[in-house]
Amino acid sequence: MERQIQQLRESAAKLIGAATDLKELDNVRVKILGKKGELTGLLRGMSQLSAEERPKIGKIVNEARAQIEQLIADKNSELKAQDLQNKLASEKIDVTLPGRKIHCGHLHPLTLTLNRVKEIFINMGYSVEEGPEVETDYFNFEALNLPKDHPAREMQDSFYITEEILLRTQTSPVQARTMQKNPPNTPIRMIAPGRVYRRDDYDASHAPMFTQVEGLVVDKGITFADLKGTLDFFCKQFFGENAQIRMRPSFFPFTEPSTEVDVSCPICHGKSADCKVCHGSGWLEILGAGEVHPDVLKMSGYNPEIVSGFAFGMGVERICMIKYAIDDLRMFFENDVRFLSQF
Ligand code: 2NM
Repeated sequence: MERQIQQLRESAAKLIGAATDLKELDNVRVKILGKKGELTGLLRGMSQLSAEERPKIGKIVNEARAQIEQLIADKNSELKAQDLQNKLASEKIDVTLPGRKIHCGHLHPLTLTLNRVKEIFINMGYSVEEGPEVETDYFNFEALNLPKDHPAREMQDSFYITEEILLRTQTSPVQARTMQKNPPNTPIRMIAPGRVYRRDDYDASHAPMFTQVEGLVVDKGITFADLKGTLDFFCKQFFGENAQIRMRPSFFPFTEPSTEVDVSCPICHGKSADCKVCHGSGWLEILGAGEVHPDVLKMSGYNPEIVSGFAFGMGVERICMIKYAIDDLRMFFENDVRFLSQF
């Protein structure tokens, strides 16, 4: 019996030593210590022993059991530690590897330009007003001193939806709406940005839809000098400190006197005869403007004997093209990422 126990000890130690994972170790435990295990079998055989042998052998069996249990417990912690090591090794990350590049989109160049224009005027105390792109003939033309039979209506062929409703050809109807919702002669300092629509060709410098910003200032004592100073300041902010402006007389039905405004070429500063942007002239037309016509003030409930004002309008695509030397208007609408990603 003692020999059997000794053999069992040895074979158990071998099996435990050879176990390579926790499942295998547990199988060994069941095989030896389990209900139908080998050691349990030996214990059962003790009933045949004599009374004086029984305690002696019982002690040896218990020692053997304790020893085997200890071996299993040790092996168990060894395998667990090994498992953890394997897990740590397989999940190891190299924090020195370069990261994956995240491709991030950005705002469209027209949005960036419009945001900058808004920022400049907001800094001067202007409000930003919006209005409908589908307008009435009244707000788009009549309230701006363009009655139905006015020859200047042919200046822009329009997209009519019915006889009285059209896509706005400019954002000035927003100015007329703002004046009409105010109590008479309330001071105004506003810009109206937005899309406008004209029946035009689609080529490098024309599109049937483009983006405009118009401005309107009305108060007591507003003069042409205020207009000039405002536009000069805007151009220096938008194109850079060196920008200069030049005014030429012009005509618009809603302003009198009226002017067209040129900015000095921000690309070559008038120094290059073959400049891609100004073609050597040194100047670029960017704005129409003037003092608000007394009839326009009157039609919207303002009194031209008490207040005066100036107004201006510019194309956002155009000033963006000048600033970044873009030579084709269609670039803004084609959304080629090779173009867009440059901004
Ligand atoms: C321009 C040129 C000149 C203009 C006039 C008005 C209003 F509503 F006050 F009459 N808004 N915008 C104006 C004046 C627009 O665009 C080239």
